[in-house]
Amino acid sequence: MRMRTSSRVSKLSNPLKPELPGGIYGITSRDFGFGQEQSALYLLKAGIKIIQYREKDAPTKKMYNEAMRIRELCRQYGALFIVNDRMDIALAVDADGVHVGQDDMPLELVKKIYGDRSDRIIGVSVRNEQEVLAAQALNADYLGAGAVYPTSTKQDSTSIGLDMLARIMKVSTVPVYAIGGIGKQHLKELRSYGVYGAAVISAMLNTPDPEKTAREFTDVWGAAS
Ligand code: TZP
Ligand code: MG
Repeated sequence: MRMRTSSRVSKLSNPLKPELPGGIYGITSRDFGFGQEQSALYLLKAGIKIIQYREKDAPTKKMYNEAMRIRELCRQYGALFIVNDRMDIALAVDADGVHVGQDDMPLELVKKIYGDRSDRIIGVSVRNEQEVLAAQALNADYLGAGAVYPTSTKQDSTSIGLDMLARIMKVSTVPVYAIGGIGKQHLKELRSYGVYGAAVISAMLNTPDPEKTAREFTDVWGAAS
């Protein structure tokens, strides 16, 4: 196993940008018997300081309303609020940033649309070194690497495995959050690869007590340093 600390990770280049919270990155879902807003609330109450609103299939008006409410909750709890995929929603609710995958809006366009809003955070999903280098060349603020482990949450995703994660870590110069199939039992291992954080959906939300489970994740992450 590769041993590496995150000391090589450079500070965000733009001092206007808020500092990215390391550790557990919470992603909302409506797949587990409660709504998007409630999922965000569980994660925030557990102390998670970066939340992504992820909604793949809802009317835009509903997304806007949900994102607005979650943005307010994030402000209340002092957490950063990122919108997945939907630049329009991110702008409409004045989110702290947006996260785009390789098939979403290209990073060049995200930057163009943000224009002089250089205080906004842009995250990019990556699966290999080439995608890391391309995202970094355009000054992505952080990377989401994965799926590291097998997951059924993202249907079109095959896992890249720990060897590819190690290769990604070798070329990355910005914070990397591992994502995909992550359970509590993986956090220590992931930290040993030097990741900045771990983004988790089902293992925190698809449980009888998501707030308690999410808190356990943050505790285990903290203890695994
Ligand atoms: N991107 C890569 S894997 C994944 C996303 C959004 C799903 C992560 O969900 P889970 O339930 O934590 O595996
Ligand atoms: Mg996407």
